[in-house]
Order: sequence, then C-alpha cells, then structure tokens
Amino acid sequence: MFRNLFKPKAKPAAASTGGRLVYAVGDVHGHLDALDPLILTIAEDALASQPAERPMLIFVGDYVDRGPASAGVVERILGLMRETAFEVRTLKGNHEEALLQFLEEPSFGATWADFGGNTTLASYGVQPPAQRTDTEAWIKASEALAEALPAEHLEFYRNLELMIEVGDYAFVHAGVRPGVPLSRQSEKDLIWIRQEFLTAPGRFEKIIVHGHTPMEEPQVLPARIGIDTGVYATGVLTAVRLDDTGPRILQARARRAAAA
Ligand SMILES: [Mn+2]
Repeated sequence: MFRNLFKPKAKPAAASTGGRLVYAVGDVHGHLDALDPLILTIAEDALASQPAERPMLIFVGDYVDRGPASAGVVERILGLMRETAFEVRTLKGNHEEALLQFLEEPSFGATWADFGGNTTLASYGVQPPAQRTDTEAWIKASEALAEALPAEHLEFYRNLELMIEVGDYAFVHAGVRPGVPLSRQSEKDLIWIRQEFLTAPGRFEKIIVHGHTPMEEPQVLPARIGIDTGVYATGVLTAVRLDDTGPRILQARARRAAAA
C-alpha cells in the first residue's frame, strides 16, 4: 500500500529537437582548414544516422576575422546552402556586426582591426591601412571592401538570424540575458553577452546553444551548451549533434598550425 507513495521518480526525458537531427557549428573565424574536415565529419554522421527529415546545419556566427580565410568560409557556407543535403541556418555574430558597421562607418575600422578585421579585409583582397589612425586610408579601405564584396556575401551578412529555436533548444551567438523572455532579448545581448549569461544560476526557457566565449573544452551543461573552442588559438573547431537522444560533440582540427 505504501509502495505507491515511494514510487521511484520517472527518469527525466532527454531534451527534444522534435525528432529533428540538428548540428550546430561553433565560431569558425576564418578557419576554412578546420571547417572543411568538420563538415566532412558531420556529413558522414548524418549519412550514418539515416534521419527521417533533412538534417539542420546551424552556424552560431563569427565566420570572419582572426583566421586567414574569412571570405572562403562564407563562400563555403553559401555552397552548402546551394546544395540541399542540409537545411543551413546562419546566426549573426559580433564580428559580422563589425564588418557591417565598417561598411557604414569607415572610422570604425581602427577598432575593428583591433579584434581581427584586417585578416577579413585581406581575405577580400583589400589592403588594410598601414596606420590604424589614418582616417583617409580607412575610408578608402571601406570603399574597397564594398567594391570587393560579392553581392551574395553582402546579402549573407545582412540576412543573418539572431535566434533559432528547435524543440527544447534555442541557438544564439553569445547567449541570453537571464530573467528576460527569449522573445524579448535584445540584439546586443544575443551577440555580445558574456558573464551575466555564463554565470547565471538555474535554467533558461530553453537549453541555450551558443558560441562567442572561447573555452578549451566544449561545455555541455543542463542550461547551456557552449561550442566555441577558439579555433584560431587551439586549432580545434567544435560542433554539437542534437536529436531526441541528447547532445554529442563532434570536432575537427585545423590542417595548418593555428595562427599565433
Ligand atoms: Mn563572438
């Protein structure tokens, strides 16, 4: 009779993607040499998984800056969109915001250069100014970038998403502000937030899958999954595979040594 009172608690169900097979790729930062092998690993995994529906391939942003092949990374993602193996979805990172801001406001170039913008300019064949304070040179560089950017790339940067929700998961670039509903998060928080999000106690409305703050190891936690492993410093690019059985980490290493 008492047995009913002490029934063991049902094991909590694994978080769900609504039956969908989903892959999310961390911050690529111009490292096509790590993206290519990771895409291969994901494609093999997807083939072996025999999903009922076309798998989703989500990128969490920060395609450009720091690594040597920013333009090449965007070109590769556009290629994946043209193919139909995956439903490709792309989030906006703070580095893409910086690129767009530089096109509007050339004087921002000096700031952008401080966090890796010069490598993006170079990847589009634009010579970065020799002196970071040379206003005239930044105006010329901004005009040169506008000219060098293929229309498809500009459209790509302008149409990036801020949040993608799939089942029990929400994918964003940086994180979310604790205590604010997902539907009311600000763009600034979604692409820039760090400590207030990373140290927040408890859970959010959904499990947040994010990049932006590099960690040596991917972080698979009850409240969030961090997949930025700082490829430009570690040489390791990380993705997470999600379905109704839970998360699994997939990684690839850059072929060339990581830039210092
Ligand atoms: Mn970022």
